[in-house]
Order: sequence, then structure tokens, then C-alpha cells
Amino acid sequence: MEDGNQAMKLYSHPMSSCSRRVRLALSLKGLKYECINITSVGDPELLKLNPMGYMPALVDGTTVVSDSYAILLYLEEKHPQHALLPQDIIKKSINYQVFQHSASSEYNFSSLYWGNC
Ligand SMILES: N[C@@H](CCC(=O)N[C@@H](CS)C(=O)NCC(=O)O)C(=O)O
Repeated sequence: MEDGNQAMKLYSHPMSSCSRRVRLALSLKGLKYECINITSVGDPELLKLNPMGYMPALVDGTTVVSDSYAILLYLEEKHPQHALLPQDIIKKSINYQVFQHSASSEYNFSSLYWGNC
């Protein structure tokens, strides 16, 4: 079977929020994929795909993409139907900011709770 005709494979875990955002995007775009549940941290199959050992990892033919943000951008470019991002560059930049904030700054929310006490 040619690269690109195989169903994508998503290595993930039901409790992983990073995996859930990718599953949501795949679903919104109506893309078929096989979900492979990782049962333990350090799963050898996942380590082969992402030596960092993090999920999710998406396998699309011979292409492997890890990191949920990279996967979302990959899917958006390869499958533009049911766009996840607005066309407008300003609105798009706001989406990037919100995504980065939720992906990398979540622990800073504690200052919102404790900062004014
Ligand atoms: N920036 C990465 C973070 C990935 C990540 O932290 N994944 C967690 C699950 S949400 C994981 O694989 N944890 C396993 C571990 O810490 O060993 C992404 O957005 O995909």
C-alpha cells in the first residue's frame, strides 16, 4: 500500500490531555485513524517513535510526528477541511498564543489564585 493510503495511527492514552486534543482534531476533521493505547510509561513501541517517551505520537505512512501542537499543525496543513484555525492572521496569532499558554504555562495559573492574597 502506498504511503498516504494507510490509516494514520495515533499512539495515546485515554487520560492524556495532549492525546485528547489530537483525537478531537482528528474527529473534527473527519479523519480515520487507528488508536493505539499506550499502557505504560516507557512503552518500547512509543520509545521507538519518540525517544522522549511522551505521547501522543502520530504515524502517517512513513512520517512520525510527536508533540500535540506539531501534530495539530501537521493535520491542519495536510487536511485543510474543517479548519481548526481562522484564516485571519491576527485571529490565528491569538489561537497560537492561547495554545502555547495552555500547553506550556499552566503552572503559572497559580499566581492568579495566590497573587493577591
Ligand atoms: N508538549 C507535549 C507534551 C506531551 C506530554 O507531556 N505527554 C504526557 C501525557 S499528556 C506523557 O506522555 N506523559 C508520560 C510521561 O510523563 O512519562 C505535547 O503537547 O504533546
